[in-house]
Amino acid sequence: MKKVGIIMGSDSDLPVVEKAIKTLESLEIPFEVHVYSAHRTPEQAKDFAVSARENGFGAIIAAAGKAAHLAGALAANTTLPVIGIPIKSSTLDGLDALLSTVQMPSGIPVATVAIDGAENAALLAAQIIAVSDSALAEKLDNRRSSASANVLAKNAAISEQYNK
Ligand code: RP5
Repeated sequence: MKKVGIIMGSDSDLPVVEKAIKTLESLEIPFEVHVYSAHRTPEQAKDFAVSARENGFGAIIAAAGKAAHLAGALAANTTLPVIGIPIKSSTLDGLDALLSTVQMPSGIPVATVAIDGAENAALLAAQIIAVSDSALAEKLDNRRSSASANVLAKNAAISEQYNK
């Protein structure tokens, strides 16, 4: 199975990124986690992206806050799909990172999830890998069925309480 690369701009992003790690683990998808910054270690970030395809990756998740150029900088150096997680790590509550990540110029796409949306980033990476992996696609279907069942159980409990 292709690996997912998880790159974060700083280890201070880890509390959010851990949700993506746990989600990939729960789906038994292989991954690597690295701290590479678009600004502080631009060469290492570029090297990772340039060699990611030949190193067995199928998708890259990039988490960064503030002037968050990491996802775009990685996407500039690979045609693998790059998923950006804008991190809420500044006085601007993540809006700065959201706009920096989502507003890519034509030709270099970044699929941007919500501010701190690490679980969805992992699920989107999983769905990308699952395009050519039917066993993983089945796991994703099962996960959705289980989430639906949870909501229906909550509806039943609320209905029991209020809808006499
Ligand atoms: C960004 O700046 C990082 O992704 C992090 O969200 C933010 C703050 O980094 P630290 O100063 O905590 O290392 O590049």
